[in-house]
Amino acid sequence: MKPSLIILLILFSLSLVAQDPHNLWLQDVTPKSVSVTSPKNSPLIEMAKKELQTSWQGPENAQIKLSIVKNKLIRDDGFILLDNEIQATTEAGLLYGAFELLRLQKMGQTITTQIYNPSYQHRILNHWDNLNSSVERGYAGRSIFWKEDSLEVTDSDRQRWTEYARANASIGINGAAINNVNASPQVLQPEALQRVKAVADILREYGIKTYLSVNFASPSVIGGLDTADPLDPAVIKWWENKTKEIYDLIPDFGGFLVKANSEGQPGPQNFGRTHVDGANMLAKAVGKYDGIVMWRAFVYSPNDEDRAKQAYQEFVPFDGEFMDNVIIQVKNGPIDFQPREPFSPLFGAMKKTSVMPELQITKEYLGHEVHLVFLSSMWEEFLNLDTYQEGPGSSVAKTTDGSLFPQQHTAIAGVANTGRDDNWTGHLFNQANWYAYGRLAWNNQLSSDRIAEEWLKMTFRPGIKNDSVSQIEWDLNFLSPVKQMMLASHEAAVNYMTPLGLHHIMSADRHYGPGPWWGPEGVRSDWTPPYYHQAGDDGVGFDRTESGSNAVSQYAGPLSARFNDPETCPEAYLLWFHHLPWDYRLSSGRTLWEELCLHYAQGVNSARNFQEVWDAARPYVSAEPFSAVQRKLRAQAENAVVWKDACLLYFQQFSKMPVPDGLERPIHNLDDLIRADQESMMRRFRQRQRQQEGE
Ligand code: BDP
Repeated sequence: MKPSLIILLILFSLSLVAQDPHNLWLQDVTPKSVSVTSPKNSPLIEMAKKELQTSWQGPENAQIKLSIVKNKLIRDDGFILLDNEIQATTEAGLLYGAFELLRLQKMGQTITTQIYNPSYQHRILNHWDNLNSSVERGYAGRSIFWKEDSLEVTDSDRQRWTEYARANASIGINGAAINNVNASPQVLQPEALQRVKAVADILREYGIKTYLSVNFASPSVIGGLDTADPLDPAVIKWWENKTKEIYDLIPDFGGFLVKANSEGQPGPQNFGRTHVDGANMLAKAVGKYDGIVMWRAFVYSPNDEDRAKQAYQEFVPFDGEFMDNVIIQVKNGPIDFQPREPFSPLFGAMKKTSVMPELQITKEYLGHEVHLVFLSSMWEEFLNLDTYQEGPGSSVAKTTDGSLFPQQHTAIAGVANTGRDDNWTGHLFNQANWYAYGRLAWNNQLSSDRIAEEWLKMTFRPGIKNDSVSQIEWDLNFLSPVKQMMLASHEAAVNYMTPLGLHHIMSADRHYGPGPWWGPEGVRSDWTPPYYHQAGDDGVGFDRTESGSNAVSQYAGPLSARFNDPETCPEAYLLWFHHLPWDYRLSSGRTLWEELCLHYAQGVNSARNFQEVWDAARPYVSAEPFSAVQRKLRAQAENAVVWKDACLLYFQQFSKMPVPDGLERPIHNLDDLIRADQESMMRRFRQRQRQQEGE
């Protein structure tokens, strides 16, 4: 063979994959032929047919029937897959059935007759997108919904919204709130609403409803009223009119999402009214059109009370007073999307109110667009935690999906991680978190193992152009190790950031690197790490036991007792609930200090191991995404070491104990790390100032 031919062959077998990260988990495949029939035609049914025809991987020349049936066992959006038929009670159900069938084909699974019902009626993304196109806590570029300088709708907007909607429908997401919860009242101005209508018209093609976050002070800020008091007749009228204006434009508008009396946002309490007054007033306005109000429970004030207790204290007394179309939206943990938190005690405690979980897909506290962290494991853990509110077996999932309480509405929200980056989410593996959120919203009992496997097969396998890579080789050399890496990644991040129940020790407001020291004068203490870790010569951790803040009392009996005692408290939450001496002995026989050191070291080791796993995956991934991920894994490993060194050196000032033998020594100095952190803070501050001056 000529040398040039050999080189050509080598090149051919190395450029195995034509994977386009922009296409997410919906990579192009060569379809086999299929004929699809349906009793009637409608936009949603046409969409289902189109998907089946462009991606069919089942038997050649198959014939598939789409049927709308009457069947009490199938819920709205649900479906049954039969040999050659998809049955559903709604048109959307047929579309979800089509996507599921295609997914099973891509997974190489045989289809067995089965009913598929969603766990939640409303499976919603919350976009923290501002009208000037910046994205709060967004790490993937500017907003996909809003533009820098205009409200005009272009073809490229429409194309992006179509791609977005299709991706969502393929995983069962059926709602999107398209502006930040820190809401600008301007979103309710007629010109902005025209753009919202344009978005809604496209999302509807894929069965997705559009929602808006609203600012509670809108009637006074843009309505010309001198108050936004929810009991004031003029205010009530204003919201009724505004709601009608919206529904005239968007007949299937989903409803409002509200952040009220939280972190400086206006709310009913500004007028001496309650959350019930505020939520019910809006619920009446949208109720006429079957809309819902998602009222967030993320409320806390800088008072003497433990922040972790405040949402429960504010909301539980109102249980049973909210209207049926109000859903209280509760973050998974009692503080704020930390790498690990116990579940919020509101789950299961509000028995006469619809309560929905809010998860954060964008990794505000988990390494932004840099770290590879598969959040499915964290959400799976959360959904399966037992609240004991109705006896053993009262998992968070069951307290929210209608299994335990007769909720009028069931829903779940995820704070989106999408932006205008070509790969949508900044880090290729952040796509897996969007995917996982949708899949868990559809079925809150799916395992992360299953979800990771689906995502990997759909994202990477179709790109394999070279038949010489057998399925077995691919499974063994790519799927299995990369899946294991994903499944280990959350625990790894917890280990190198906040092991053993530590929380909120990220630096400043950026929430990326470590900052256990951070707490400049004049900043609210409940926004500074020392408030949360309480480190001193006597030990570390937040005392939330009966003799401390007594946050444990907000949990059901058996749990409360378990959390209250350091001997029975799960070690993963130890320093969340307890302030313990540095030489406190854990079940391993090691002291608290030694155990902390070990966890940080394990976290760093895992991050380094991910680099090796990924390097071995090179033959199975196209060049660009491969090296993009490789670069990010380097940065993650480096940042993990910074986390370890910063936290251990900082805490060591109090523990006064050595890093145990056999563990790697710090390679940084604490004062250098603090200085670097301050300098980068100043740089960001000046950058923001320049941006604001330019605006
Ligand atoms: C915090 C974020 C902040 C959000 C807030 C919220 O730091 O940007 O506005 O949550 O959820 O996690 O309202």
